[in-house]
Amino acid sequence: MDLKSISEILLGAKKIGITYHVSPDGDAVGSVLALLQGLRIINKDAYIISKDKLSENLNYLPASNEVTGNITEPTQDTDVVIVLDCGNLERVCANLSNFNGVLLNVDHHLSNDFYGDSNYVDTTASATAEIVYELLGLLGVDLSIDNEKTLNVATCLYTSLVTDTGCFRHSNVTDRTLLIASNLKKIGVNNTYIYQSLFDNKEFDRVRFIGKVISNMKLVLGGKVALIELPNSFANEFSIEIGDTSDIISYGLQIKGVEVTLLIKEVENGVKCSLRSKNDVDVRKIAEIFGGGGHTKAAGISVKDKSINEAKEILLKEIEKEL
Ligand SMILES: [Mn+2]
Repeated sequence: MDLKSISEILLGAKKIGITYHVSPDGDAVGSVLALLQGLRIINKDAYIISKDKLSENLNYLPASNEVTGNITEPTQDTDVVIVLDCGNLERVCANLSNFNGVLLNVDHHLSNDFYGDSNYVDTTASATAEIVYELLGLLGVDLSIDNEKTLNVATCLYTSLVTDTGCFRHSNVTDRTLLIASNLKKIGVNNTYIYQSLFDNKEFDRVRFIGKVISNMKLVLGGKVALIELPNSFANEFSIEIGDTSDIISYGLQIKGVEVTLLIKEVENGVKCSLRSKNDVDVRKIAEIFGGGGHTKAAGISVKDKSINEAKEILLKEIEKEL
């Protein structure tokens, strides 16, 4: 399905629920809040569905206060639900089991399995926000007018671009990414404020925790793989919640000669693993073997009922094959 048809379904909808993937990251949240506020500019009835609350560093986003964690399924009279930035139905941050309306799936993950009634997946988009930007244009939201409402949308979209491209350094950046960023800057986004809110905003204990984690990092498989283990005991020591780990995993790839970073975090009934690749290793392929997914250079897996040590052993075996 093309994006124009998606926009027509939205324009014809009476009440639109918007959601994303569980543990929503900057792209998911930015995309959802941009679409929400864009739809309101053209007077559509829309709201956010989210089982999760937002991580604290995203609270600066306009309309982020509408993510309460209390609206967990479509409300009455919702005829369309649109899921952004989510590759499969199991990862949708909403309970859709009683929903009989139209489900739209708009995403950029290679591992997307087309679970919607209508699907639009563009894997060349660095962030889902690139697609949302285009979609807003098709919906008739004019982002060239600069006022407070369009600036709010722009701040959300820009946040998505920054977070999914590692501040415009990853290989997923295209001329379109930078063109959109340029257009958002024209509206007046404050790129320094966005960067500082996202990254220069950590609690001291978080930074000390990261110090401990990095001291315990190991190089394995001939120095090509950085292994980061995050047992709960580390977090307890600094009285913090581990939460989002994208700030931690990035340290692995900073090491000379490292091609892949594997981060294993202890969670309730198992572990969560994140993979990052510097160059040619397709970590999505590795993640998919264990029921995970993502992108070529960034992927994730949830492993139930395994310890850090068990997960480490089976994952490193698969990584070794790809090196
Ligand atoms: Mn994304």
